[in-house]
Amino acid sequence: MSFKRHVNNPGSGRKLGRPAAGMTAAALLLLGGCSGQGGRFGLLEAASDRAPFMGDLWKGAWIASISIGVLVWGLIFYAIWRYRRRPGNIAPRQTKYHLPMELLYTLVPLLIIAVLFFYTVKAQNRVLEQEDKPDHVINVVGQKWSWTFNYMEQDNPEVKNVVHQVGTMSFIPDLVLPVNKSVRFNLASADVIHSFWVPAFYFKLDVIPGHPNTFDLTPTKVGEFDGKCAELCGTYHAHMIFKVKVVSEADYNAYLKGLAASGQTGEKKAPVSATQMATQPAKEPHK
Ligand SMILES: [Cu+2]
Repeated sequence: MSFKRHVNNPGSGRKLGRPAAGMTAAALLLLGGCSGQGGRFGLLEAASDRAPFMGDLWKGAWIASISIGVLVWGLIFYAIWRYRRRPGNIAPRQTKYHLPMELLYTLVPLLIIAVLFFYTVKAQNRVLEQEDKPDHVINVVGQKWSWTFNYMEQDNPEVKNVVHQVGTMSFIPDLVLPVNKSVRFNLASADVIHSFWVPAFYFKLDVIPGHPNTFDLTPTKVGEFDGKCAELCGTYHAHMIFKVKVVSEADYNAYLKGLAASGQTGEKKAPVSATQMATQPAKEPHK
């Protein structure tokens, strides 16, 4: 008897310990994930002047959600513990039509939504603010299933041309941008709804046929970033991945002069026809 108890007890103890250990591991992972990225709650390192507004909204929303979550879970667990079934217990007093309580749980969620709405509109207005005169203008065409970039540099004394790079199914051009210069993006679609998204810029805007969309931003970090189509647009939607290369203004001008020298001048507007796509040399296949 005593031998049996000795063998069984450690086993049952381990079983009880597992859920607690799992929860602790999950909490540590969550905290590790947050602190590992400098408290950005999963966001990439910011690379545009619009990122702080969106980043602050994201962080604020997380902090508000976690605080409310902890309060609600706390109250739930308190109620479970405080009113747990005990031998000889009778049911606690039941409350109906408690007006102050009903007002509380109607007004508090409304207040939470109002606060989130206020900060969302505030961030959105800052993100969509337009420059009086952007340094550069790029007309972007989204098409099934690639991107075409038109660099409107006719007034740039270095380039003196509108320069384009047309995307095809087998070639998606890189988007080259000058660092610390404001850029206006005019988005047009050749067919269906796409969405222009550069995660490191914390910016995404739909590309809608017949409805030009526009936004301004200034890339603030030299480097290579990923760009994607964020709207399911058909069979090869997943192929619409492009590279964003943020370079110095001198490199930007040199790159565009190179495109102009190879004859890629003039604007390729939506819809980009199959012939236009076919005449483009596929220089560097997209990796
Ligand atoms: Cu798309």
